[in-house]
Amino acid sequence: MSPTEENGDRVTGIIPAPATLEVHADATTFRLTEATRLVARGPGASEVAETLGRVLRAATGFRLPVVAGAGDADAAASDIALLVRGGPRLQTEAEGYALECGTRGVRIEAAEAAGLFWGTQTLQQLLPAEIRRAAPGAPPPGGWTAPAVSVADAPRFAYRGAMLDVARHFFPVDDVLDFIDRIALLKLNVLHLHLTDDQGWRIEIDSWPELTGIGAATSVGGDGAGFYSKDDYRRIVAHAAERFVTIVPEIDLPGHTNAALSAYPELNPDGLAPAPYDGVAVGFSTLSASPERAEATDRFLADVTREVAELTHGPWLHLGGDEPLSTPHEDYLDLVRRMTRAAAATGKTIIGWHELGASTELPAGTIGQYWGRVEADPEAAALARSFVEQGGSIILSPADAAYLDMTYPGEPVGPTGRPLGLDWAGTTSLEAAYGWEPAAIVPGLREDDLLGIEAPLWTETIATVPELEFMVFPRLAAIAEIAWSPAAAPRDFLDFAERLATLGTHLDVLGIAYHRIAGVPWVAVGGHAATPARAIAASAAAR
Ligand code: TNX
Repeated sequence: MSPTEENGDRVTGIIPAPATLEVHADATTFRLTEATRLVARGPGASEVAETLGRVLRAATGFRLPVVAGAGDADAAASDIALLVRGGPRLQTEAEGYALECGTRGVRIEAAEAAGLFWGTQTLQQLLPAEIRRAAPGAPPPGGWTAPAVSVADAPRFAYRGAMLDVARHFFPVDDVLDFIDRIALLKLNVLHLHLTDDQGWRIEIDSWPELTGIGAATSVGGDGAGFYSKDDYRRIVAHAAERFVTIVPEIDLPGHTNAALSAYPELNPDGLAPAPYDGVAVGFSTLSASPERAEATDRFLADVTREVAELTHGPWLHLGGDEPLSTPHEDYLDLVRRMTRAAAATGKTIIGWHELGASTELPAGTIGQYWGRVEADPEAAALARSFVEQGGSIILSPADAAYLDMTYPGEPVGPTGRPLGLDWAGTTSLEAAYGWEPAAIVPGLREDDLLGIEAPLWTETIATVPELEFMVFPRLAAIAEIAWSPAAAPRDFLDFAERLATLGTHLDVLGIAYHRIAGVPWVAVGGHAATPARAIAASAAAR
């Protein structure tokens, strides 16, 4: 059955499209009321119930207590039952869930708390957009109802990510927390933070304090300083964990290191401190591979990877490795060997941009992030295959489809009137972001070789939250669907666009300054659509 079905006058627009969805057109809808309770059972269920409860309470003003219960027997028709049944499952099945919504209430069941949480995201999308309000007001005209549906769902890929470049422009903790909430509503489960680059070092490292003392002072265009203290970073990790999102920290090495070199010139091949950099060029900085600097370099690699690993709950550390344009190839291979060994010693699994595949000595399981094209890209594909040949897997971020910093066609004016985005990989329409098949990107790989999909947002041209939102939404919804929905599902753009229009009403209530791209039947929500202008004012006031 198509994921979009009419039920009464509400379209069931779930993004990403669930694996299976049945709409019971004749059945009674579910009604959330003053009497509704969240009935939780199983490991982690009450925490998921609390997270859901905070959203529902804020919008409705209802009490919505979380109570322990056995599920079916204890849950009334006005209740939402949240059950974790436990038991061993495959990784993707672990994130799966079943949802029943209708006359007998809502029942979401999952093997693990993560799946339960994704089920609660589906439920929120089934409710009226007003459920996203931060403060209670009058209920929507039809009440707090959700259509009668049965959903059985699980993700295609285990790794479903977005990346935020906080090095070119810094985004304070609260902006990152909001971004986590927004990617989680699309069932993305990874936020990759690009923490270091030529323009700034954004994570505190106790043993090398000038990395942020000196290295965090600028950003592109001289737009200001910023870094995360360790406590800031712990807040980000904790907020993400509550939403079943893993933070992947990236320390970009051995290139993209001007900020580090300006703080510690002993790491620079010429031993001199370069000036801080606020331009947008790439490939001009490198760590030194020289034996006379080896002691400092190896101490730096060991200390930084150790301290970052200590802050990291997830299994992955990203070491960059991209665009080593001023590192001689032999030096690059030497530095990759040393930095991957330092990182592997922390016990984490390494991720690197596909250039890292030039090394044949990668630690076991090292993951490559492909940023070649959807169109045939033999060189990038060969580097990507090298990770698989060495026992690792691949994350796909094709630059001509999944790069959220590529401009939209037609050069639309962004919410702040500034030109936004780059176009070195072309302009990227919503159709292009939606219209690619992961299995067809790197010839020779099997489905099992693909760990997942990630959509990066590089921020050379993006300095504020409304600008970020304009570039990210709605294209991230397309990427999320590719990452989650079954390979066999037909990718029907018109169907997607209709569901996106429904999601748009939710984004409106959240005050997200998304791009109301042509070709989507966007609808207005009565009376309360938070205008991008308001979001811009709020963001400007915060800066
Ligand atoms: C390439 S993609 C880069 C980044 C830039 C980006 C801009 C990759 C691994 N490196 O340094 O920010 O293009 O789109």
